[in-house]
Amino acid sequence: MRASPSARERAILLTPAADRARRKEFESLAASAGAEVVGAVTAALRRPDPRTLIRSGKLEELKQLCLLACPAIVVVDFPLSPSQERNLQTALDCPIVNRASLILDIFAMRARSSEGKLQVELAQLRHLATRLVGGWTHLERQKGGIGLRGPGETQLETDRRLVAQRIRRLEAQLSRVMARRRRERTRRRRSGAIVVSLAGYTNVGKSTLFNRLAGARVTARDRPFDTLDPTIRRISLPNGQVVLLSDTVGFIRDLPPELVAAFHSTLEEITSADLILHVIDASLPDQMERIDEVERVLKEIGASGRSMLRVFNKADIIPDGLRADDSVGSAARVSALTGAGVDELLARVAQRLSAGRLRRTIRLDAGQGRLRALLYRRGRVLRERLLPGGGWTLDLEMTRRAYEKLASREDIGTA
Ligand SMILES: Nc1nc2c(ncn2[C@@H]2O[C@H](COP(=O)(O)OP(=O)(O)OP(=O)(O)O)[C@@H](O)[C@H]2O)c(=O)[nH]1
Ligand SMILES: [Mg+2]
Repeated sequence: MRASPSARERAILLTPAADRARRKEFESLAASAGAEVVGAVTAALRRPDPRTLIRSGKLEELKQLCLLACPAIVVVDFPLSPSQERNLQTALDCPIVNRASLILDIFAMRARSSEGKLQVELAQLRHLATRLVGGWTHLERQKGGIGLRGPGETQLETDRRLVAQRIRRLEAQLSRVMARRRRERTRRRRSGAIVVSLAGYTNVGKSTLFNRLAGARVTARDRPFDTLDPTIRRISLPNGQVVLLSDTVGFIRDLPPELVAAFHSTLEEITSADLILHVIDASLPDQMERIDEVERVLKEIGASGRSMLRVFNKADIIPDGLRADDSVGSAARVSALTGAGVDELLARVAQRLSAGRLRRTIRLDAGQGRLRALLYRRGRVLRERLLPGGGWTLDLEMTRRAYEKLASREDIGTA
């Protein structure tokens, strides 16, 4: 169905002049989608042309470059209305791919699980639907290439009604998946499990850190959006507490809204966590901007009330220019690659989780072995002592609510 990513399409990039970090990131996005960048034009765009986005001088420059370099596509990192996209395409005689399509395209390449595929296809179709103002003509390309992978190529000849139908079907399928995930989460919560979620910009090292903390082997590669599906593992904190750690999809500047909406059930792994570890690539000069972007999206998806800890990763490669930065404050600095700082991070996680919780010592008699096992399974026991006549005293740590529930249901002697 999909063109092989190895069939590299020649691409010219049109990007904002001011922001170098953003330009580099866009280049790497284009390369990830399988483009061979054969030229680039930057524009300041203080007053965008309502018809063609860029003004006539820039348009001429871009036209000349297209004539010379014969790209298969022009990839644009500016917000483009559907009519601007169409007009630009006509003026350049070359298909235009916008930022959202590019990102959706990479997601389509990465999606592995059926849930991931469903979510990506839904996002693509919803995005496509918003661009279908003047009919399909502006999207007509012989084969689905960059920006048109997945449903694009198969749906091109069909009409809007079919797209709408397909969207409804996907929504129904996805709502079943979401309901299942919700049930799983409710079950976890009922069992008293504490969940810590990794979140952050793409490619900052979330999966590498996850693997280091959980001894897992999630793939971690130097490319955007390597992880789409959530993974959860049990980890032990230095105080003996057992918590669930989850790794999920990363964020990027201007994540298409259709994607955020479609990935709602995946993102709920983050919004429902007891603690969010916001992983940051501390080696990058534009980290503050990325932090703001991630925290904006976290807010948007409803995670703002959650307890959060910033984790500055890649400490092993922080350039000298950034090293003096002392703004880390209450956050943690680690290298997921070398393991430096990881013990301190775990200690800090334990400390954070225990804030707002209480410690109690209880006494169980020998016949309450099942309750004792349950408290262990839920990661509540900090310490225990065997009593001479049988039974135990247990030092517990839990939320006030959980403790009150336990005390009201079970016969626990307080020591
Ligand atoms: N030098 C250095 N590289 C790191 C560190 N942590 C991760 N990396 C590298 O950064 C790249 C991205 O790592 P991932 O763990 O896949 O990043 P991610 O945040 O999970 O990325 P997505 O799943 O794509 O959002 C890989 O090449 C890692 O080897 C670190 O502490 N130091
Ligand atoms: Mg990852």
